Amino acid sequence: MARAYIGLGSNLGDRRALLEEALRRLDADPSVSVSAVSTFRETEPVGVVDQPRFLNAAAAIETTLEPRELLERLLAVERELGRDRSGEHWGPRTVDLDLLLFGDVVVDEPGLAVPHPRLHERRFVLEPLLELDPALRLPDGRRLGDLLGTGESGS
Ligand code: GSY
Repeated sequence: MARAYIGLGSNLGDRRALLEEALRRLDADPSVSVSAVSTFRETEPVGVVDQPRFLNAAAAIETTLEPRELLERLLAVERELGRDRSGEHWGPRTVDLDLLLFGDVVVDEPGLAVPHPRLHERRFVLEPLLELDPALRLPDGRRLGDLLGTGESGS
C-alpha cells in the first residue's frame, strides 16, 4: 500500500461539485482510498491568466495501484467528468487531477513524471499539500514548506 498525493483543480462549470465527484469516483475504486482532503481554495490562474479563477485542493490517497495505473485512473475520471484535452494546453478545464507525489518514488518516463515537475513552484499546489501534512518532503529530502515563496505564484 502506498500513500500518494493528488492535486485537484477546476475552473469551468460547478467547480466544487466536479471536484467532489472526482474524489467520490476515485474513492469508489477498490484499489484507491481517499484518506484526507484539504480545504478548497479560490486561486488566480497561473500561466494563461486570461481565464476564470480556479478552485484548487489536494488529497491524500492510499493505493495498491502502481504510479502508471493511478495516473490512468486519474485521466479516466477527468474524461468521465467532461475534461476535453483537445483544447489549449493551459486553458480552462472542468477537472484537472495531477499525480503530485507517490511515496518516495521518482519516475521520469514519457507521459509520467513523479514528483510532479512543477509542484515546487506552484503555491496553489504547495499550500493544500502542506495543510494535509506540514512535514511533507520531496523524495530528495527537501521540505515542501521551504519551497513556498521560492518560485512562481498562484495564490
Ligand atoms: O495545472 C493545473 C491547472 N492550472 C491551474 C490551477 O489548477 N490553478 C491555478 N491557480 N492556475 C492554474 N493554471 C493551470 S494550467
